[in-house]
Order: sequence, then C-alpha cells, then structure tokens
Amino acid sequence: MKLLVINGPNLNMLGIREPGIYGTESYEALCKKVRDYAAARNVEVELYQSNHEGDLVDKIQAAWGNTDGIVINPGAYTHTSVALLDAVKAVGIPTVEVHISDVSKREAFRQVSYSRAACVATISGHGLDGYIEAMALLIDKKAP
Ligand code: CA2
Repeated sequence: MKLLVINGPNLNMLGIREPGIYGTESYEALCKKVRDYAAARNVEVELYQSNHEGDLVDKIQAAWGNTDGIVINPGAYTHTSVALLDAVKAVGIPTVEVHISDVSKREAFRQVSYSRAACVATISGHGLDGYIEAMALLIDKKAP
C-alpha cells in the first residue's frame, strides 16, 4: 500500500511561530512521525509540501493510478481552493483532510473548507497526531 501525505502553504514553517495554535514541533519532526508510523504499519509513504496551489494540484494528479490514499493538510488553500477540491475529486483516491488546529473554533473564514467535500473524513484539532489518525484510517479501510 502506498500513501501520499501532502502539506500546503506555510506548513514547512511549523514550530517557528504561533506554538499555541500549531505546537512546537517542526515540519521535519512531522515528517519523521509520519515515516516512523508508515514503517511500523509496513506501508510506503511519500511526503510532499508546497506553497503553490498549482504544484499541489499537479502532485494530486500525479498520484492517480499509483497511490492508495492521500492525507492532505491544504493549509490556507482549504478555505479558498476549488482547484484542490476538483483535483481530489478527479483522481478518486480516498483522501483524508487534516488540520493541526481546530478550525471549527477559529475565525469564520477558517470554518469554510472547500476540500472537505472530496474527502472521506476530516480530522481537526488533534495536532500532529491527526496525520497519524488519518493514515490509520486509510490503512484500516484498505485492510481486507
Ligand atoms: O490547522 C491547520 O492545520 C491549518 O490548515 C494550518 C494553516 C491555516 O492556514 C489553516 O487555516 C489551518 C496554516 C499553516 C501554518 O501556518 C503557520 C503560521 C505561523 C507559523 C508557522 C506556521
């Protein structure tokens, strides 16, 4: 089984500021957590981060036919991007949306998610553990 974990804009800056919202762990620490969990569950994982909407669309499209599940934190594009919504719909790969913070308790504009409609689940407010929960969900769904 192969999973793709995608992070959108500014998530490469994790741990640098706003620790009260996003915690103190870095993007590299998140990558290690994801890789360690994938190894423990014996699945292949690829991590990808970009600050550019079109690059994120390209990565989702490139997953078509070779990836069993996507975990995506679209960052601020969550709240604006029909292009990401359409890309996830287009590839038809089971996708879980993750947010480190609890977006439902933040500004009104963060409570809107375009991506959610294309995702099998949304995990929000569980910190970095949300990524692991999302991977577990996809792996366990895939299991016979
Ligand atoms: O809670 C989440 O995971 C978000 O997707 C994170 C995005 C934000 O735009 C979404 O509304 C919710 C922000 C990514 C990281 O932004 C940073 C801000 C300051 C310092 C470091 C990262």
